[in-house]
Amino acid sequence: RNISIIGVPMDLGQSRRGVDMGPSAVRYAGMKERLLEIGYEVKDLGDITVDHTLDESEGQLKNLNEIARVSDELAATSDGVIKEGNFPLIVGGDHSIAIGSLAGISRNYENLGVIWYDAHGDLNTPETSPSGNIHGMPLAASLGIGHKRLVNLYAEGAKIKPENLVIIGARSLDPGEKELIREKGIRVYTMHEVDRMGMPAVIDEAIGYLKERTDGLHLSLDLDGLDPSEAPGVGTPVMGGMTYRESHLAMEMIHESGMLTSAEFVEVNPILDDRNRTADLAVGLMGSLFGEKLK
Ligand code: DIR
Ligand code: MN
Ligand code: MN
Ligand code: MN
Repeated sequence: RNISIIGVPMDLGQSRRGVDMGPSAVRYAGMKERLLEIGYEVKDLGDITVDHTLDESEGQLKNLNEIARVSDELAATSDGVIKEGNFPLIVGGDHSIAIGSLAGISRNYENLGVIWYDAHGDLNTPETSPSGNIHGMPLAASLGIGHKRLVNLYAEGAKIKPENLVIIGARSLDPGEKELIREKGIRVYTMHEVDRMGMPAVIDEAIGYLKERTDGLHLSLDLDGLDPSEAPGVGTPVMGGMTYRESHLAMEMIHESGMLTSAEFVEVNPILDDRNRTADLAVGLMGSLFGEKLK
């Protein structure tokens, strides 16, 4: 299987500068070499160009214009990678890039499944967002809820269905996000469930649930899903996250399912990091996700 890497140096979806250097930090940590070692053919398509000039013109949606423009390009690129028969591995950049990833990837599936590994729900709308930061909105937009520019990106309307989505690791949900989760019946394993059930049961259940209803699986991994003691290089750290071992196990179990068809790793901010530790962690998780255990 061939992997195509797409870098998206996006920092406009949140308020901590430096996350645009995430793709460089992850490359520096040896992403391509790690995947080659496992035996994949790997092509690095380089970075999508992002204009970092801050644009506050849309008020409640900060930097909407440039985020939408980049997302369109990312959608076309990831769609193209799949149509060539390759596996898209997208590296951010902040989580707003998932709007583009999902828009492009979902075109290739009837029922794309999504595992959202994150401290946050990213289910805000312009109305419920406490920050105006678009990195808190990509899941809502992909479900067809929010600003029409984001909802109708690359193709009209919703890209994924609420029943095809599983959120793992949530521990910082805004009131509007909780309401949306209840209203849409979205399956969420908060840290409470991770602690109570243990990661093996969480992933087993999540995989079993998605297996019966989906024909593709995208992993969207926000490094802030892990505990800040393991992943300090993120813009919005939240205490009490998933551990190094739990996260590696989750990646290995997702690999073993044989269901994974695309993935993205986001929110690595080397400026806030401790000697590139968070990028190193991301590359290690990629190793587990792509099956290095027995290679
Ligand atoms: C918060 C933070 N829920 C917001 N979101 C973050 O601004 O919408 N997402 N950090 O990753
Ligand atoms: Mn920048
Ligand atoms: Mn996120
Ligand atoms: Mn997050």
